[in-house]
Amino acid sequence: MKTPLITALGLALLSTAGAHAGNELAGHEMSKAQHVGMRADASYEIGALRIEKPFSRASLPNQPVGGGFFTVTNTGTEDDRLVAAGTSADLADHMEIHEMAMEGQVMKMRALPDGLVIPAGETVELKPGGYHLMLMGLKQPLVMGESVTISLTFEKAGTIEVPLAIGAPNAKGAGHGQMTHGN
Ligand SMILES: [Cu+2]
Repeated sequence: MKTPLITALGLALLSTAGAHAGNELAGHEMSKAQHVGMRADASYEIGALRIEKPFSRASLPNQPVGGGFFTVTNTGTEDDRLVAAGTSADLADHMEIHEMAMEGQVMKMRALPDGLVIPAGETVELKPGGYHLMLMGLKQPLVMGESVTISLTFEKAGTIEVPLAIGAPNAKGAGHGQMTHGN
């Protein structure tokens, strides 16, 4: 089944609040997202994988790179692996899969040449400050409120295209595209 299945998870969004209990902002952000009726509930399925809330952040002038973030759940019994990501040549030169890691006292990002394992039965979150996708050689600005399409290739599940909803430059999750932050 390679066809992306797009489901509206309006009610399920409420239940995911529990899964994010470790994130003190989750409840606050979700209520805001629901308030403005955003795409925070976007969900895409391929094989045993469920990809939720893919988003990016608006770029600042002359910003050379952009981020890509989402949550992926492996509902299957075999590990899978995100091995590549891509987008159109007029948006970015190429995409990489990155992690943040301490090098001495400094937090740095680095590419994961072997990709990112999505263990069976587990959820992996790509988020600011953690694992993320990087649009390298950005050729046009990422505009808040718009979206860009990227492809994700998994070793077992295959390739799926998903839109990244572009939020504010400091967005911590999907659904912030039309919000103004006071901080
Ligand atoms: Cu990066």
